[in-house]
Amino acid sequence: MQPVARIELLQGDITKLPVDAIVNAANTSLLGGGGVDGAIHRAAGPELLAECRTLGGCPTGGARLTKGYRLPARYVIHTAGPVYRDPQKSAVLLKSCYRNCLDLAVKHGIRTIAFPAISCGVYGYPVEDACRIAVDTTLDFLARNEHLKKVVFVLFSRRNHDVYRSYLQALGWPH
Ligand code: AR6
Repeated sequence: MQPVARIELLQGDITKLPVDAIVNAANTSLLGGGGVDGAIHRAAGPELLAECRTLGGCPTGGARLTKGYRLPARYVIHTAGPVYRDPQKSAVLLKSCYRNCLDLAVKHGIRTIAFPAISCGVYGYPVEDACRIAVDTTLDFLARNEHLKKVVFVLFSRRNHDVYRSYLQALGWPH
C-alpha cells in the first residue's frame, strides 16, 4: 500500500487507542510529567513508572520501549522531544524522535503505532513546523518499510488536527 494510505488522523486521547504501540512525548528522565506523559502514566498504572525507572533516562531525540500495562496498547515508546529554541537544531532533534520511534517499532514487530504531537505542548514547538517533520519523516520511513501497516497521528485539539489534515490533504491524503 502507498505510504500516504497507511497514515490515519484522529482527534482525541491517545491513551484510548488499541494499537500495538503509542508514543509518549516524555522528557529525558522518563519519570513522568504533565500533558500526554501524565495521561499515559495515569492510564497505564504505576507499573509503567516502575519499568521506566529501570531505563536510566533517554537522550533528547532518542526512544525507549516499555510495556503498556493497563493501556489498550501493548507497548509504549517513550521519546524525549526537543524544547523549541533554535529552529534548525530543534528540527534535527524532532526528526530524530520520529525516526528512532519508528526504527524501534519495526525492531519489535510493531505493525500499528500512534504518535501525539511531540514537543507541541509545553516544549513550545510550532505545530505547523512540527507537523511537516512528523509527516515527512514518517512517509519517508513507510516508503522503505513495508512492515508497518498503520501510523496514526493523534491530535488533542481541533486546531492541531486541522493543521495536520491540511498538510496531509496537500500530499494527496486520504488515498
Ligand atoms: N492524547 C493525545 N495528545 C495529547 C494528550 C492526550 N491524552 N494530552 C496532551 N496531548 P505535551 P511536549 C497533546 O506538553 O510539548 C511533559 O510534562 C498536547 O495538546 O504533552 O513534548 C513531559 O514530561 C500537545 O499538542 O508534550 C515533558 O516534560 C502534545 O500532546 C514535557 O511535557 C504534546 O504536549 C514534554 O512536552
